[in-house]
Amino acid sequence: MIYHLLYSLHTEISFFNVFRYITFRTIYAGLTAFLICFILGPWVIEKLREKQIGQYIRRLGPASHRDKAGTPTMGGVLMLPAILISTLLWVDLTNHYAWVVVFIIVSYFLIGFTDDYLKQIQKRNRGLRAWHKFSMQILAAAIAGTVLYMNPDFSDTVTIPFFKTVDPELGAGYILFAVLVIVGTSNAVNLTDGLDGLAIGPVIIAAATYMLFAYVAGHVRIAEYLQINYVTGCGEVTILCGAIAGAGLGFLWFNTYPAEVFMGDVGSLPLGAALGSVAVITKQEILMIIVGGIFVVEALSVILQVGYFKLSGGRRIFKMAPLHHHFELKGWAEPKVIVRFWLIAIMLALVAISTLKLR
Ligand code: 57M
Repeated sequence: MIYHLLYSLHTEISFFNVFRYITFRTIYAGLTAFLICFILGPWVIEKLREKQIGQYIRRLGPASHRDKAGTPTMGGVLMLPAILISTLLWVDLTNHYAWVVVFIIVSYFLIGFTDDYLKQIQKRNRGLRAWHKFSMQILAAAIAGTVLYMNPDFSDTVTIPFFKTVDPELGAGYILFAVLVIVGTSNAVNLTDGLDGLAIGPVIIAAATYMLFAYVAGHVRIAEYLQINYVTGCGEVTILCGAIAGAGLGFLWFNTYPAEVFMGDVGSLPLGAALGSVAVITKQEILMIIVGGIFVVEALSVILQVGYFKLSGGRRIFKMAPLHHHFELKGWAEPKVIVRFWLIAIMLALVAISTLKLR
């Protein structure tokens, strides 16, 4: 809205030209989202505490987690509205791709909210049934995938990192592929969200990385120079990534060890899905395996652990899955696990960025 209101004045006052620039609006989208979280954080945390939306801690978890009982959760109710408000202020609202990401954020927010609400307010400890939650995630991602596929400007090819000339066309199968990326990323972020700041750190890093990819893919000359898929209009998604990174930083202020609030499913599901949808829109879908490598490894650790547990009649590969629990049980202090995972996420982001040249 700021973009529409102020940029229209550029013919009279040339200063307002600055609102045309994606870089300028990305910076301010990030700052807006950060400030919303930072300023409203204490009030929202207090409200969550008043409503007794405190975390129940499972008995079989690492003993260090017992002290966390009662920490307010559902911090996503702070972060996701901050992203949406900032997006509505700074993005060109006629942009089709921005609305696809907004749709994904809102639908996954509602799924996560329902799940947390049942767990927290109605004290139905397990929340939504797994298959209900999963079908709703698939449905929302399929709607987004179909809208993208129907857009004649949007290509149904898949970019394979490091291979410039290999880009298979999937046809309508692209919708299924988009579902896989969006639902997979959403659930992988959710599984990672088990230590203070562990999920939000790599979310910020991934949003910052995709910020760069969205800018590059939406810029005809840079995209041509780097020989990557040019996606008309996807530059506006840069601003959304800025808002996600900014809100993430604002949330991390309170979620850093020792956390004053957890994000809940209402935070982890929409954040992961938003990143997945950005990966699809920027045509850097497979790259998510590298950018979101921490999420992938955490999810894989669960798949391997559960698979091996069932096949071997109760034996385990890791001391406990997801992987962060394994390191905790090995005796690493919680902040050590968190910061080391962040460091790996930064290294992976650098490798991902290098694919712009290494092809
Ligand atoms: C949610 N939720 C956290 C918080 C957060 C299949 C199985 C592996 C699934 C997995 C699972 O349920 N994962 C998804 C993980 C929980 O955090 C809440 O959930 C929200 C995210 N959805 O925002 O509201 C706990 O995590 C800790 N936490 C922090 N700081 C944060 O900033 O410390 C979260 C955010 C919180 C808090 O303690 O209560 C969670 O871990 O439950 N299940 C598991 O992860 C369980 N693993 C398991 O059972 N492994 C077995 C299987 C696979 C064979 C094994 O390895 O033997 C572990 N979960 C817990 N304790 N709590 C087991 C130990």
